[in-house]
Amino acid sequence: MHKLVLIRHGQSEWNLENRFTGWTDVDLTEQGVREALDGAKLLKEAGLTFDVAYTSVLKRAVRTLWRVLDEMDLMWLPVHRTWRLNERHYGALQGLNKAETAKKYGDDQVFVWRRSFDTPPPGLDPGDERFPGRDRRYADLAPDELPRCESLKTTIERTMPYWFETIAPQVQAGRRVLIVAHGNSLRGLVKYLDSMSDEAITTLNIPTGLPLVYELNHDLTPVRHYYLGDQEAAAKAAEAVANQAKGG
Ligand code: DG2
Repeated sequence: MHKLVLIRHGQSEWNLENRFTGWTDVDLTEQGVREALDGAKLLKEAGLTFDVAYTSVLKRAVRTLWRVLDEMDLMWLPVHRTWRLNERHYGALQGLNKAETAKKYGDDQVFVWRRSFDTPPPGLDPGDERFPGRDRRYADLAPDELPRCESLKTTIERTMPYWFETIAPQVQAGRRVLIVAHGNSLRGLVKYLDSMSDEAITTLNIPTGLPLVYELNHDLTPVRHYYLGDQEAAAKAAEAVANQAKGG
C-alpha cells in the first residue's frame, strides 16, 4: 500500500483578507507559517516521512513546503516546482474581497464562480497586467497554456498530466510523496483520486495547512483518506472555507 500526503499551503495574506487569489503571488501570514509548522509536527507524530516533494511556483505553497521540510529535518529532499500545481486562475476576480463580491453579485453567482465544475470566473482583459504572459516565470508556457481565467475543469486539464506523467509513477515506484499546493488544484486531484462526480466536488473544501493522507492500492485506487489531527477541527475549518463568500 502507498501513502500520499497532500497539504494546502498555510493561511496566505489574501486568505486573511478574504480576497480571491488565484495566480497572485502573495506570501504566508504568521498564522500561515504556524499552520505549516503544526502540520509538520502532525506528520512527525504520525511517523510519516518523504522521498520527494512537489509544489507550485507560488510562494505561499513553496514557503509552506520549506517550513514543513525544515521542521521535519528534510531540507535535503528533492523538490519539484511546477506551474501545473498552481492555484486555479481566478481571472478578473483576483484581488476582490469574496464576501463583498457575494454582496454585489449574490451568493449563488459567487458559488458558481467558486465551486461549479465548468463555469469559469470572468476572464482578464487581454492587456491586464495580471495576465501570466507578462510574468517571466511562465515564459516557457505555450500561448494556449496561459490562462485568462480557469474553471475547476480547465484547472484539472493542466494539473492531471503532471500527476500521470510525473507524480503517479513516483508513488507507484514506492517513493513517499508530499504535494503542497492550493485549495482548487488539490480539489481537482482529490476529485480524480476519489472518482467524485462534477456535482459532488462542488461541496468539497480543503482547509489550510492540514496534512491530508491518502492510502492507495498498488494501482493507486484509494483505500481511505483522512486529515491528521483533530477531525472536528478539520471539518470546522473546511466549513469556514465554504462560508468565505457569503454576502450576509
Ligand atoms: C484560494 C482558493 O486559493 O479560494 O485563490 O482565492 O488555496 O491558493 O488560497 P488558495 C484563492 P476559494 O476557491 O476557496 O475561494
